[in-house]
Amino acid sequence: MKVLEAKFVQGFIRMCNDGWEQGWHERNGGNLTYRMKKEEVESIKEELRTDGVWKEIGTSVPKLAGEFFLVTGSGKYFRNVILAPEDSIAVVEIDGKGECYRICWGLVNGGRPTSELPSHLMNHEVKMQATGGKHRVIYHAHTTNVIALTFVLPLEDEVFTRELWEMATECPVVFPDGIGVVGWMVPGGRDIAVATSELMKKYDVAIWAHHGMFASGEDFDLTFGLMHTVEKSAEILVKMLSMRPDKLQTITPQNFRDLAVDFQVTLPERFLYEK
Ligand code: 2HA
Ligand code: ZN
Repeated sequence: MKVLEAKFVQGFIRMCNDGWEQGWHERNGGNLTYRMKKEEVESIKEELRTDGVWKEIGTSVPKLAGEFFLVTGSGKYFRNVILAPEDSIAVVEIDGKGECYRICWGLVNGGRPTSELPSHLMNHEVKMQATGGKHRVIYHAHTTNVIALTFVLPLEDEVFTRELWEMATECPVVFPDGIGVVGWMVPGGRDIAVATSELMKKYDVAIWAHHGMFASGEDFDLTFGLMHTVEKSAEILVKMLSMRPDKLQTITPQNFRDLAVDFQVTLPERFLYEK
């Protein structure tokens, strides 16, 4: 099968375009990676090159040895993915040690995988382990309202989780484990990758202060939906704070406990503190 005809590739392209349409991907902002299934690799084998040069990832991901990923390209624009996928995205293979990658398809006009490859791969490694292989998608987006909140809320997991849970009843059901927050760091390198992947052991979402968000999920729908839900909740919080700084009424800790019973989720008590 041709790479561009494969269902997972079409799903990847659609997700890039959905993110663009949300306004989360100005210029070359954001990146998306997908850990391919064995049968998906097999299905497009005829188009995969095996003469690519091995290049260093910039970190070590031994548990991802031999895995194939579909990734957005460094410096590429999400708005162009749907028009020229073979120029904007790539299939990469990880070597036997988890230290190098090579390009097997795509980026036909040159280029490298996303500048955030170290963070993506370290997150993939952590989430693959934590979910018994279920999670396959890591998504980074420059979500406007979440970024705005990182200037006015304390950069604490408990505060972001609780405030965003309160803004929409579905939130504690969609991200019951909560949200992690990383203070401002230089993007693109190993340090921010380590900090983010540490949070991903506990959470499916991590916020990068003054930059954006990372989300992890099983498939494109769940991962996009998670990003969308968190950002929508942040939008409500921004609107609420713009109208008045305090709440007249809200969802209470006891309301959350009741919800947890009916929806069969576990909501850690550390997020249900008294204010
Ligand atoms: O430009 O979003 O974090 C891609 C990015 C870097
Ligand atoms: Zn970014």
